[in-house]
Amino acid sequence: MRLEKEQIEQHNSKLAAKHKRAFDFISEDIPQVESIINKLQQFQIAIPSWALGTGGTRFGRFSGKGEPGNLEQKIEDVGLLHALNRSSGAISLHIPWDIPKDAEQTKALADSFGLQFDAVNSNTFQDQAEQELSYKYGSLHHVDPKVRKQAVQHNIDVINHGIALGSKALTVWLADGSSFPGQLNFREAFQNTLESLKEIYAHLPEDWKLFVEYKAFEPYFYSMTIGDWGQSLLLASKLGPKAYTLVDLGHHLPNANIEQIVSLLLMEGKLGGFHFNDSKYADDDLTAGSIKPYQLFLIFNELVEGMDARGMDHATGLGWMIDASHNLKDPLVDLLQSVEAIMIAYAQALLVDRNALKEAQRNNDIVKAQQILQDTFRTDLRAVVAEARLRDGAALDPIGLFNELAVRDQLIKERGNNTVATGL
Ligand code: AOS
Ligand code: ZN
Ligand code: ZN
Ligand code: ZN
Repeated sequence: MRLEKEQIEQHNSKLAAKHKRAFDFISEDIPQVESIINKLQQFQIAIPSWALGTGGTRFGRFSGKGEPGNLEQKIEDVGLLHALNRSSGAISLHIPWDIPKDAEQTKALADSFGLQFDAVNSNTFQDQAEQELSYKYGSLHHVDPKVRKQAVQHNIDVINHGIALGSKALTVWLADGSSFPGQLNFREAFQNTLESLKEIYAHLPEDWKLFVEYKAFEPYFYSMTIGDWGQSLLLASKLGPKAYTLVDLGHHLPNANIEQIVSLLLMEGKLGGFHFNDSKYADDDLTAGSIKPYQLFLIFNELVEGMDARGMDHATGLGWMIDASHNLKDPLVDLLQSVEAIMIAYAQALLVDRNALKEAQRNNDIVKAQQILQDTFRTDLRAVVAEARLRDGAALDPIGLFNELAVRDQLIKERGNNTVATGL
């Protein structure tokens, strides 16, 4: 299914007057509104191929319908999202779940929807049917060099798939860790991981990045071999300039100050990118901004400040991805909500009066500093984000249009009650 330009225009014309009122009202107070809109238009957030189907928990899975059953349909889904919001212009693939049969054809299909291929993701957290050795006790950190070798080779294969599609980064997330004290020699596990990553790193093309993702817990509950940003940064620093830390918002211990982590990684030139999601307790993978929208804003506040300080381009300087899993909502609707929340947080961060904040900080004026951030956070910029969409030919109300056009019913008609379990 593809959305027609006319369908979007029709939808927008119905909402035009109301939108204009809201936009005129807010933009009167924002002299730099044009520059904010411009940045919003350039900002793209990659959609992970594994977030398009209904996920589950270890207790069960309640299937959705009309879900994408193959890579082509996943690309089609992201194409739909991108047509609705013009902010989801990339897809992040997962190997081996998404191996393209013909890279050129896959590229052409993505291109027809205006989509690029973002970071490719390797998978050494599951055993595949044709696989020789098991990852039950880990992969890149494994005590057995033969298992490590197999896992390294898989990552090299993933890089090669990515090259064929025009990706520019490999994301490595490892389910390597231990569940009981004594199970692992931490030092050896870390060194094995480093050695394995070095081999993978050696296969990266010149213009590629390696994202080292960390996670404090799960699937192991005593230790994770890349458990926090310190361990990831240590690896990335030892590996070299193409290696970076990837921050998944759901991978911290409760109450961690993620915005401070982000600020320091950026300062060191070692922040590679994001997996956006939200969580209440753990790696809940909930819709971005649904639980802690203020935290999301504070993270973007650090990002804008830090990227500007380093002269980085906001849109291309870092890898922006969603990593979420959907048990209850329609995955496509949920992704639209996540993208919207990210765009709002970004827009608000662009609105922060940097000079006034600096001044307040210099004067130890805590009240002023807090007010600057909170006033900005409480400013409703939804109409500004909508205006950016409108100018890009996207829908003023993406979820509204998704419902009006009964997109999911269409997909069910085309694909049947097809449900494929993906999502972590
Ligand atoms: C796992 O918890 C991580 O968030 C991974 O980034 C991701 O969900 C996984 O690689 C998807 O396969
Ligand atoms: Zn992640
Ligand atoms: Zn995760
Ligand atoms: Zn996940």
